[in-house]
Amino acid sequence: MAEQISASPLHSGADPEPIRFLDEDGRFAPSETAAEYAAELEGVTDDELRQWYVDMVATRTFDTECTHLQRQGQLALWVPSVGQEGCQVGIARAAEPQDHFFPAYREHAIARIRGVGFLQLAAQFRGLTHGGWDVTDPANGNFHLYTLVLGAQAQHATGHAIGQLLDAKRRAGTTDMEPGEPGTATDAASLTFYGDGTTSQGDANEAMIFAASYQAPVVFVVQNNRWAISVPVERQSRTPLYRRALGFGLRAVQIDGNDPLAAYAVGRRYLREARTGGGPGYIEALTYRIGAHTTSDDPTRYREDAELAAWQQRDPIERFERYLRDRGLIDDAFVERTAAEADAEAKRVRDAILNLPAPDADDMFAHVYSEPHPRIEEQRDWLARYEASFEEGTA
Ligand SMILES: Cc1ncc(C[n+]2csc(CCOP(=O)(O)OP(=O)(O)O)c2C)c(N)n1
Ligand SMILES: [Mg+2]
Repeated sequence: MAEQISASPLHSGADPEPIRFLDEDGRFAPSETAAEYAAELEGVTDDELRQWYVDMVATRTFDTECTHLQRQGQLALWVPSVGQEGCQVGIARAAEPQDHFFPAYREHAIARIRGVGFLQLAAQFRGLTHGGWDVTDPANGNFHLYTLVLGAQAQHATGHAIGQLLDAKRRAGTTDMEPGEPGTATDAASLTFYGDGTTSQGDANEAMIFAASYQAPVVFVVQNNRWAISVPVERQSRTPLYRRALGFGLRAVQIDGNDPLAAYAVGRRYLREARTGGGPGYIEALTYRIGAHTTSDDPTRYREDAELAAWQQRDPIERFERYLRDRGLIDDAFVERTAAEADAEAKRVRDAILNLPAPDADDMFAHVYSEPHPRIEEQRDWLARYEASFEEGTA
């Protein structure tokens, strides 16, 4: 029932139904609010729909493997995305190669779809990288670094989108670089992902102001998984989050975040509008964090079992599987093959990660500035002396 997944009990009566195509059991039963987005699904092929299912299963399997690796002491930390795969896959598949993604830290499905791949994610959480992957490498699909400073990525995405806009203006021969009216087509958009708790950060709000002033081609995707560690969304906002965005002058809607069809359809339209001069958009995806916040968290200390159980009933993978089966697009053999391939992919990451070399500690000083800097050199020397102090006879 739509009421049950409303973002805020304080306002459940007044809001339109979240946009969805699948009901909670995965039957094709679009909400009235979905009608105007239905055309976005027309070009999606059967093979693409099957691919989305593979994306979700592969991500969940890898994710579960990483939780095990952390428990075995092989990863420093893991941030599960279980339950949020539907929204992530739908939006990632809606984007074009030239779009840029500015994630938080839980967007594993998107990282894989864009080409960053699971091994690079696991390597970061094993402490084998100084911050992530090489964003300038085209193989990494314009998927920018995971950002643990809540809301910073909203600024990065908005700044990037302003750059995309100004580049387009320059290409069109315009010298007017002032904030402006909608209308400049940019060909590419920027997207940023963050959670319900992050909407309380100044950075996230300031980003919306700049996005609206410049009419920048940015799409904000808020995965409202109902919790910011142990703080429920009701405490963060007395109004549904998408309504805040409307107040900033953005196009904004609320979708069923466990329905990849809704995420794709709305994402596709919002991104196209952003790229064609329609200005910024904001998608509030109602979802749920099935697992712990991170492997350092124990959600049983602050969440009710009944709430978890209710959301497990709306699992995005099960719903989508039911839809694909109803349409005759997949069968038992496909489901089994997908599970086996996902296991094999997770195992490959597991085998590889245990053998990846640690980077040279010295590397962390190498890319701070483009030229040598005395303070950095001082720190580099200090670290070298500190490391040397552990060598025999020098302690
Ligand atoms: C600026 C800042 N403040 C606090 C934290 C600590 N912190 C890490 S995750 C988190 C909760 C974020 O919740 P939400 O935005 O809902 O995202 P979710 O983890 O649920 O996906 C907090 C408070 C941080 N990383 N950065
Ligand atoms: Mg949250």
